[in-house]
Amino acid sequence: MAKIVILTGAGISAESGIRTFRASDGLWEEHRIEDVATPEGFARDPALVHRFYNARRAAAAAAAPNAAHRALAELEADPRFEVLVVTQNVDDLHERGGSHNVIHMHGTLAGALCAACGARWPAPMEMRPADPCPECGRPATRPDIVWFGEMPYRMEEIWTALRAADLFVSIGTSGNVYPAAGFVADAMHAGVPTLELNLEPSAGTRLFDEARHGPATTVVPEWVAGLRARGA
Ligand code: BV8
Repeated sequence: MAKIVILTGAGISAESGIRTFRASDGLWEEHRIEDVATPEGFARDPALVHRFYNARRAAAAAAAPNAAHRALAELEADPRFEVLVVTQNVDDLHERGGSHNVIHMHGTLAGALCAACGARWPAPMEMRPADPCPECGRPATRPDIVWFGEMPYRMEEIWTALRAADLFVSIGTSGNVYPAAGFVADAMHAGVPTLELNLEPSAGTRLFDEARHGPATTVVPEWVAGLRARGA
């Protein structure tokens, strides 16, 4: 059975209407990263950060999975392939598109975390700074999302899967944010073949064995169909 590790970024959700980070109308254009995606920014202005994530939680709920998400789910369902999706995205479109084996290394909009006691629970659509933690009661609730300077989730699991893979595929990511942007180098050093599927060459495109450029809803289904036609 062929083991495939697939890294996805904001580009795979772009055609579902969810804004990416670094495009001209990107999310970061309106906000400085330091203000909305760092612990320091949250400490400085928790209401601004909650407003930023409340808006993204609503946008994700209003979006639907696209043909790229569904193609990855079809590949996972094919018994000849063992597929792990490692996503930087905090939306749930992979799951709603039918994928089961998904790691959200940067957390999810669906999760809430208490900055005081570490409790986790399903996030309400709207979070506010004064919300009491359901466990300890303190007003220290935050989105369960990995901000800059924080440790991404399940890294050991990811690196182990990466090194044991028969193929590493990167989809819809600009290759700017580490450690995700380093996965192609990790795979290459482990002798794992690498493929980039992206709208345009990413920052790390020269490290990939192969790169195909175009919208995810075109290049991802084409790649999956070709793989399944050839077999494992
Ligand atoms: C950590 C959650 C220690 C928030 C996010 C200097 C050198 C190296 C590293 C660093 C450095 N200085 C600081 C660092 C560390 C820092 C980092 O990498 N900074 C960068 C800016 C230099 N990283 C961290 O702090 C990480 N933690 O390092 O801890 C550590 C290290 C190793 C092991 C353990 C611990 C934590 C980073 C996580 C930050 N949180 N997200 C939120 O989502 O609100 S990052 C944020 O950017 C999102 O997760 C997003 O996914 C991610 C990356 O962006 P992309 O997904 O790539 O999106 P982008 O808009 O950039 O690109 C979209 C791409 O899609 C484009 O290429 C575009 O062409 C393409 N596209 C567009 N449309 C389509 C398309 N493709 C196909 N079809 C389309 N239709």
